[in-house]
Amino acid sequence: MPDTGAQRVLRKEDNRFLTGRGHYTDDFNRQGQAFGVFVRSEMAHARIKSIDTSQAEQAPGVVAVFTGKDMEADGVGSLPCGWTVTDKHGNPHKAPPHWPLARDRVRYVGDHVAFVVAETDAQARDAAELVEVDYEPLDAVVETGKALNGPQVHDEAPDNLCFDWEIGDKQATDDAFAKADRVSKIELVNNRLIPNAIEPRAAIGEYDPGTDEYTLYSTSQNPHLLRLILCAFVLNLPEHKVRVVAPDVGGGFGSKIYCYAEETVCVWASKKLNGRPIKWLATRTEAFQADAHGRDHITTAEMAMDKDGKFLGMRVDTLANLGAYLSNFATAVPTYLYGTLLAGQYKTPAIHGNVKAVFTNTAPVDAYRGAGRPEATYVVERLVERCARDMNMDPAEIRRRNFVQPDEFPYQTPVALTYDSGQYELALDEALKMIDYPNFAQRRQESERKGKLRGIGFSAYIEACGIAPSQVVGALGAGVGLWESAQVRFNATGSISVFTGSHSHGQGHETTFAQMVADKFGTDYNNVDIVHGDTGRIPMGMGTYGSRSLAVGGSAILRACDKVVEKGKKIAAHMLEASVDDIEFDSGTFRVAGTDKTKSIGEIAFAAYVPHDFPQDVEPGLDETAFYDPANFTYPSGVHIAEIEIDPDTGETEIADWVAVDDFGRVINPMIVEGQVHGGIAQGVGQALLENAVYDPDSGQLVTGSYQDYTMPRADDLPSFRVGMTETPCPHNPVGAKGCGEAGAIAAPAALMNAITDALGTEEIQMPATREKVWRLAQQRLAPA
Ligand code: MCN
Repeated sequence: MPDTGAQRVLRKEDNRFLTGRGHYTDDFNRQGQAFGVFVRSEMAHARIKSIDTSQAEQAPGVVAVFTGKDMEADGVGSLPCGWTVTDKHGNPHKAPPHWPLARDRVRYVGDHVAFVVAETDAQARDAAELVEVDYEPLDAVVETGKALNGPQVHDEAPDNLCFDWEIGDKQATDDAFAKADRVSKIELVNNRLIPNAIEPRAAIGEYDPGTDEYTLYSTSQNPHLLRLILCAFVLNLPEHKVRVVAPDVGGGFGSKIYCYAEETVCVWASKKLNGRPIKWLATRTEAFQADAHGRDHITTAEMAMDKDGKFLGMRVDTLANLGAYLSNFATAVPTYLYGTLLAGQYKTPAIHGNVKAVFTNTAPVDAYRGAGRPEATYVVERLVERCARDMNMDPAEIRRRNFVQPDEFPYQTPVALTYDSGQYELALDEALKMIDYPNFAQRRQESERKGKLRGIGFSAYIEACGIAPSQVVGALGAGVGLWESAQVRFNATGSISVFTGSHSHGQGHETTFAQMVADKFGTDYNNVDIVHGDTGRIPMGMGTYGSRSLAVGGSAILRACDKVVEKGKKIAAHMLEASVDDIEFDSGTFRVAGTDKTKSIGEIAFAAYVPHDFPQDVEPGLDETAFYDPANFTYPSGVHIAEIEIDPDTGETEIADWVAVDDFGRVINPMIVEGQVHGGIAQGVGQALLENAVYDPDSGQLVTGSYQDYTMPRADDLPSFRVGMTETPCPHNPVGAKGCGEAGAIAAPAALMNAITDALGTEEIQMPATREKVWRLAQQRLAPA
């Protein structure tokens, strides 16, 4: 294993980001470029009787107006409709088509109706107003809980049911409940979230009639996968003629993984216009309406326990809202990423989970930071806290009593996954120490003296990262194996170019990957350039999601580095007149074992490209490629504890303290990792206290369609988080790392809601715990009996 050094070096990429020199999609302008604007549905559900584009076509600067009929005439396919999920009767999920431009019906406010292309963005916007759509309104359903009995969204999906899926052993779980001494039950709403990346989505589609080649600039998290989907499924293009460039991307949080209608239409329309490049930029309103949303579950969960608080069985029933159409991974989120994590960190011997996924007249719902795993953690950790309260046990103690122990790994859960490693109790002990748990009662009394309500909440989370191995993911219906590739090229003068399929859009890969390679070769990390985000430069890749980039992408890089070393040994052996078997490599130096005869990697690299004296059986160059397909997921885990104080007069919840003790295996850059944890917690706090996507139940309008109505957390909503770490190296990848990119968002909502319910003395509150809700319950709590 390399000495990755765990160094807190500054992010290389910040130089350009912080000085305004990043290159985002909107910074690219192609010669002869026109601008596209979408006409979007204002109706939640309606039949399109006709679309009159004549006025818009006559408007100043307009180049063309396209509708779904034009795309249909060209044979454009449906956008992808989810990984195959087999329901409990053995049938595949219902996958009604999702056309890039609507054909005969619109199904949510923001659905794509027409595309107006003009010389300028302003002209396209003005002309879009002139497109006349004659709608026949249809009844709509937007609420998750009403979907099964609501107006039908798709003819193909009776009762709006996409699938009825189950995991675990129902009989064993029923048996466990039959013999339980105590059963705890909780009902939970996991509120719908809107991703809100800093940079709204954007695309430029460009077709070159001379070469028959297409280029797409896009705010994508995974350009190769986007190219694959466009070529194989939607536009039916030859892959070697398509280049997707995802330059600097201002955050994604999952919402930029998908092949969306907008980028598809830009590429297609550029060809229709004989190669005119077309740029589309989302307004913030469009981002609210049409970026894939996250979460939106309603769940009932029960735990069966013996008299000592040992878990015997767990039963979970979830209704998951998938929106109007299936986005790319939508079906996988409430199943493979949610149901498989319902064991949490605990040895619950029998678990049964049932998920009914429904269509509604709302924006598609897909993976948002954590993707199914925050929902699972929320269920498990709220339920466990409930168990502790019902049993009158300390919440730390009930967890301790049920944790999987360090000597029990690999641990097979009753819900498919095999956990690889972990030290759950160690993280709990460390977190208890950091928060000074023994003195909490005293702090609570002090708060009471000030007329405040104080609460403490725990969240012991586990996560499955990496989304692997390919054979398992493929068998689950992904259609692709989720490995990663890397190319490591020593340039003749000793600098190193690394080409990776992992795209960085805020995670700092250009730094951490460079650190790893620099450590391997004993060089400065500024000497290593990380190239990503361009299918024209990187042979293949699977992109960034599921906190997989270091564990999977980083492992591919290390494999390629190892190949470079192997080849370097042959060249060194020749130059040092020794046998290859006698050459050792360490931190950039090749040495004849037991001697002082050495060659630096720089000398070897130069020799590799200037082969006047070169071993006959070795090709020139020092440039190696590797593919890495993991053996298992990685399983980061940890314990977050939130301590809060509620002001009963205002309903304000102040986060008094927050400790997080995480285990990400081997860490490359603790500063970047802490930043990832901080950002994740902030998102989790946003979900627990503030954020909620609300559709009006009558009109189906998105009521929270701007920052006036959708509240994001701000700096003054958050404390200084205190982050600690334990380290249990991942036993099956060469880096020893587990993912960290989603952990905070996974752990935080349960910790905060457990603290709030502890302070209020009631569980009758759902996220977001707004000031109004908290105020009402605080008043009830303090009201004289
Ligand atoms: N790292 C490390 N040591 C570890 C684990 C990770 O030094 N043991 C470093 C990695 O090298 C990388 C960073 O931490 O620089 C995150 O790594 P990883 O956990 O592998 O996650 P990914 O790079 O695959 O990022 C994906 C993850 C996801 S799924 C979402 S959603 C998310 C997130 O990252 N979206 C983000 N963090 C984000 N951060 C920003 N700024 N913007 C987003 O859109």
